[in-house]
Amino acid sequence: MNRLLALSILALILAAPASAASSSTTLRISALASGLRYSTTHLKAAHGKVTIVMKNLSPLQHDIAIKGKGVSVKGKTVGKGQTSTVTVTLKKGVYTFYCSVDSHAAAGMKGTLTIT
Ligand SMILES: [Cu+2]
Repeated sequence: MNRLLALSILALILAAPASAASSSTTLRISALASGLRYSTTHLKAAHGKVTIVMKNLSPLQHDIAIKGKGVSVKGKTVGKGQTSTVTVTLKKGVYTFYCSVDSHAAAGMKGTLTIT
């Protein structure tokens, strides 16, 4: 075996535990059937890959979005019974999750996402 190839394989083996340690969290919330509210205003996850799955129980259209610390991502806008999902890699810090439809966030459809 060629020495460079052997070193490359060794490097991959050594790097593997670091990537396996990086966390992946899925948080589930819903848009309440009435009022412009999600089921919670506080979410928490470990840094790494974070997914929020939002089920819309309301007759109005809603979505789920995350912003803060230079991040701004948005799931699709969905109707009753459907889910909007957003996935993003986040560093430690405090972010905002919110509904980007019309003025829903200003009306209360938002919360704090704390990444530790
Ligand atoms: Cu909304």
